[in-house]
Amino acid sequence: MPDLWSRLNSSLSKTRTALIERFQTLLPRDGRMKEETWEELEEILLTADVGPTVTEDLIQTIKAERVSSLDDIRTALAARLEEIMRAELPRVPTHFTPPLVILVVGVNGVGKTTSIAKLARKFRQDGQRVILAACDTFRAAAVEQLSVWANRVGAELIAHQEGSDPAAVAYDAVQAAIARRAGVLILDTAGRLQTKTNLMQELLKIRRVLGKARPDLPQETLLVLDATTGQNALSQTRLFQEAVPLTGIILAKLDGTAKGGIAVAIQKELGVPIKWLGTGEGFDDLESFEAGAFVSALLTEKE
Ligand SMILES: Nc1nc2c(ncn2[C@@H]2O[C@H](COP(=O)(O)OP(=O)(O)O)[C@@H](O)[C@H]2O)c(=O)[nH]1
Ligand SMILES: [Mg+2]
Repeated sequence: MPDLWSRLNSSLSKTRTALIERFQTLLPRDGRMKEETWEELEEILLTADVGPTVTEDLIQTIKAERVSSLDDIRTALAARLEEIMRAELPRVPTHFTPPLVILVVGVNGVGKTTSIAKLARKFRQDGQRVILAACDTFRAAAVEQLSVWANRVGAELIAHQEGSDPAAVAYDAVQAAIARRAGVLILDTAGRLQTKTNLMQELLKIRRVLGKARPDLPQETLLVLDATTGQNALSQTRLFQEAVPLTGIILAKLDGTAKGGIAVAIQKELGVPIKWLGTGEGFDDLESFEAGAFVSALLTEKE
């Protein structure tokens, strides 16, 4: 099994190539940073989607360092990026009474159901009993998709008929999780943003049902974001944050974009820690987020 760095290194290859290839041509032969050089560096960072705030911060930091080579720039960038990205919260809450209940939210198509399968897989490998709840009752296909994943990863499924009340599914699921002494319950939800108020009310109702079953539930509410949507991810986060308190972010589809810098913007601007990175469509393609490994995979070419 390759280590975290090399696995991340290949999912970040598009973003890294976009950064590094352009860095190569950045520095004038005399090694002196000129006004155009700074402007170009700024543009490279913006193109990778780290966002204007972080770009400004990085430029100021590098200026203060008096860099004179590509390596200097890279070192200064890496150090500051790592500072920005170091999350203070643990990945999974370490002190909780089982079951660990994880509510997963996000707009349609970002990768919620797939990410749930990946999480379930991790907990199953850990020997935990895992229950998945199909609270996306809007389409029969959504329930079917979760059911297929549940089978593949060896999790149990709680589902009702298409069109039924998502909160009723949540109720049954949390009762089952407690009665069966499951280690983990993960709830899948719908993400139809065109009915924004309804969606947010639905999520609140699910939360209330969980909290009534036991006041500390859910311990986790994870928002899934699609890395390929760029800066749009920031507004999605703000939207969900208004409705439900988020405890973390799963950043999916990092493998499919040259704009992986969005992870930095999220971490810096939203105050919600990235906890997991989605790096492919398979159930093993989920990496825990670690600032150091992320930054070095972002800026170091594979040997
Ligand atoms: N490349 C890649 N594709 C992903 C990733 N996560 C999800 N997908 C794909 O994105 C599409 C939508 O995923 P799904 O889980 O159904 O999204 P949902 O609507 O939020 O539940 C599917 O085709 C997934 O295979 C990822 O990390 N990388
Ligand atoms: Mg889904």
